[in-house]
Amino acid sequence: MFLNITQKIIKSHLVSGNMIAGEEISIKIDQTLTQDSTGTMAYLEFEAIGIPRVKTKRSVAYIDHNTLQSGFENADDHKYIQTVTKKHGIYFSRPGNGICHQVHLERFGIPGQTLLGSDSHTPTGGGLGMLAIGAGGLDVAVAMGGGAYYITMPKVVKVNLVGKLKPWVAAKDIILEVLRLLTVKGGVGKVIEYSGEGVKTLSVPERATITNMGAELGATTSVFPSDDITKEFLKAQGRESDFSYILPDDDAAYDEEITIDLSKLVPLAAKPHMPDNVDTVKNIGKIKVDQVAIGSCTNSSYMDMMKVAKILKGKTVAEDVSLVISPGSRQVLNMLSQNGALADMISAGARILETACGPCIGMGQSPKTDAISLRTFNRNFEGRSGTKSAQVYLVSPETAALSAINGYLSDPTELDISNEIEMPEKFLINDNMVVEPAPENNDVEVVRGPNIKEYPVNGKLEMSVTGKALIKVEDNITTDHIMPSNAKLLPFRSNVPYLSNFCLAPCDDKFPERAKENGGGFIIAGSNYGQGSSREHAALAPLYLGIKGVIAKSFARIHMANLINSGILPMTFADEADYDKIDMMDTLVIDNLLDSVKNDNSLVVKNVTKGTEFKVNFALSDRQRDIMALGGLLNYTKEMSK
Ligand code: MIC
Ligand code: SF4
Repeated sequence: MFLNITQKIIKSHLVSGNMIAGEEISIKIDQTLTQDSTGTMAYLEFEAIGIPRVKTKRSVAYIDHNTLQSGFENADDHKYIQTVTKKHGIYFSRPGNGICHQVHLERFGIPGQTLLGSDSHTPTGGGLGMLAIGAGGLDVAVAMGGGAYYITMPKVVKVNLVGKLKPWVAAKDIILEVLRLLTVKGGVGKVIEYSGEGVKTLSVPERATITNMGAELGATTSVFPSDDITKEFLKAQGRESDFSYILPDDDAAYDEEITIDLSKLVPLAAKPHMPDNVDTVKNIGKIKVDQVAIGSCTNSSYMDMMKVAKILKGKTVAEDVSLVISPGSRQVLNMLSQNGALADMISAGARILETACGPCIGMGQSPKTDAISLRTFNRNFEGRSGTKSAQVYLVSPETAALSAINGYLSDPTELDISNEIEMPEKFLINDNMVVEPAPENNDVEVVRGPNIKEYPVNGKLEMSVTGKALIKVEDNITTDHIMPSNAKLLPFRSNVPYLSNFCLAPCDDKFPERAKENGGGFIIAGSNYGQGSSREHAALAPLYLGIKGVIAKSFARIHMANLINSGILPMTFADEADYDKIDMMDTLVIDNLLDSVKNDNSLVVKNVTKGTEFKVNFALSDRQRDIMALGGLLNYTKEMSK
């Protein structure tokens, strides 16, 4: 049997199931990562499971999302994470050390291993040849406890890269092209595996830019081979011993294949408000720009920053533009400061931010009303910047830097300077901001400040439920709609009761109140409901508001898993036309919920208001049936360990 990379890594980690696309399998997890905004939940859940010491090969907790500390809340969260990780065997990357995915790539990722992270951009690790998957915090907590991770065996799409990029065309343009071709729904149930001669022309951080933004395809993950270029990268990180070749067999089979000729690509941009709304920079034209933000886990590697510095050198940021730059890690920032590139950025007028997520998650730098903002990030959902009327375009660092100088969207292929940057033979290695865990059987005290609240746990599934259709939303609703994240809300990630007051507010700000008044009910949605972040708060806040089920045309992978983990049934319309037949505040009744969840794949929902009924489907494995019946994964995990 000839295997592709995805199948090889799955095979060597398979715990249960058959490797047949569409069937449930479970795999052993070697490494985990968390970040602060999902980490508090993940560690509260880990504590609730009650296992004293992590059982993974390496687990790392990062602080990168909320570093503004505009009140005591974040500092409380950080202290909780720092102490709970020390106690239970998890490495702690202190604030200032960098963005989780960038630091993990540099310092911890190992080719051929599995990585589960409580952040949807965990697939960044695929740039190193890892099978790196984003999940909800509870799944990560279970994996830290040694439990297997359950997924649907994915289909594997081969993206055959041929040729070489033209000067100033970037890895970002490759993934934007893939998004243009496949769309934000195109990766669901699939792993995107990169292959072909063109792979050899891309450095590890460039590959990581591509696998990072594979999250926007809805893919399970994306992966590159681990080859001689990977070996060089790990050597330069002082980690050659972590290297091994991970290559597909010569005759490996794939479920689908697309070819991209790198030499034909031109600079691209994702227009507002979806990452797949892609056009060429040339076609969009020289629109005036108000803000340029360079950074994020997609585009803040050393090479990205060096290209930006090269374009900025000796120039001044255009008068009407605010340029902010956040290097991805302390390693990157330190190297830029030592080789003079940081000075070039500062001289040009760039505002240098901390090595953290920053503006990408709306933590500061919200642009002005109606602003045009160019960002090197991975998401441009409406309102994510903190300014609802802002028009965010996603571009490469090269396009961003030149546009900041010119004051309008500019095509960097018009630059007449060389784009050559040398990959350093040795990166600056200093892990002094990574705190090692305490030895086993320690007496570390876990510090729980007042910001750390209990999280909601569902009760057992009821036999029948009645509730109103409390809200009806369109296609492609993101987790940023369901549980918005911004500088005002991020401090409350450990406080679900407070957060629930803002649940689905970008769609309808009366929803939380209505849900409370009616004692809960149902959410009605279009297709790809819950795309984007891995935040379980998008399931926990509805749970807190009494949501009993979500009926949608289709779901995004991580959010659907988070709903099941919270004991909320994700149902899909058997006939999508039924979506149009429900109105908000119709009363819906499901008579045999528990029996159906235990035994069937569908059930009938009565619309009492309209005197009609319609069929919905749900695809649950036997394990998920048990999880649902018990009211969620936490109850299930406790029950299983009795
Ligand atoms: C994001 O990019 O939306 C985040 C913030 O990193 C999230 C995690 C979160 O909501 O905390 C993600 O992508 O999973
Ligand atoms: Fe942080 Fe943005 Fe990356 Fe999410 S997408 S991990 S917020 S940098």
